[in-house]
Amino acid sequence: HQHHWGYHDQDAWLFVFEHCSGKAQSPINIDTHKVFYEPKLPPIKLEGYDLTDSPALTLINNGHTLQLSLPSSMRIMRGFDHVYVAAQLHFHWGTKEVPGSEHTIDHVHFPAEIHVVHYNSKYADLIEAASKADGLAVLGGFIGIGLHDNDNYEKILSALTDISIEESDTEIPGFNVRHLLPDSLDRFYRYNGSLTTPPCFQTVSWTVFNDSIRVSRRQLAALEDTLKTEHNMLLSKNFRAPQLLHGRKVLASFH
Ligand code: SG4
Ligand code: ZN
Repeated sequence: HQHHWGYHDQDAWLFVFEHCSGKAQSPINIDTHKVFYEPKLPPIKLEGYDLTDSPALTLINNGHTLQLSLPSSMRIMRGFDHVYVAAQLHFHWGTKEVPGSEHTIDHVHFPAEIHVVHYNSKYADLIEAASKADGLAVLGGFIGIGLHDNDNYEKILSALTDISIEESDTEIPGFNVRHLLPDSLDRFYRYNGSLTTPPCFQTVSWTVFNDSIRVSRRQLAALEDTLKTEHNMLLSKNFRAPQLLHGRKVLASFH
């Protein structure tokens, strides 16, 4: 079993996991006045995201997050030699009082954030790719509060009560995962960063969408209030503090 780590003592990560003190860490604050418009950024092209007719998917409470396993038939196409295949998606959130996105926009947190983790198809699996410089591509989407229930998110959130205990899992029917992301994928930020958890490998090409996703207040409360971590503690505030840019550039696909 790997070292225990938690969100309450993030400073301790630096002593146990050497990469966590690197100079290209994630998440970051995105300063919208300091991003670089890059018209040549290729658009995000997703393939195989519709899992409506696919086998059931495994949803797990791993003690750090709520995670849905994804088939490698789901992919991001990024140019000729860079195909990234999906491994899993998961979430970061706070509490009713504390918004829990990892990335911030002009220092403002959103209530929650979705991450869809993909790995470079030239590697055998997520584990092998995670430590390689060109190993990972994560899509990040901000989750905010809207007036209506989000039917797509409900496909995941309605199963939460089945996995409230740490290390428990359940199966949910396949659905169109594209619908968990914002309607428009055209407006996004791109930068080079890291895993936002130990071991903090600096191997992630991050895409953070500008347009947010909406779920109802009730749905957000279900995410914030249902899952338990070790010692039956509430699993919440599972977000890392923004990290320094150390000279990195954040590109924007739009202006
Ligand atoms: C979550 O803890 C996931 O459960 C981890 O997935 C993931 O690590 C980690 O977050 C970091 O990912 O998009 N937030 S992040 O940078 O995907 C990896 C697993 O442990 C390697 C499978
Ligand atoms: Zn994440």
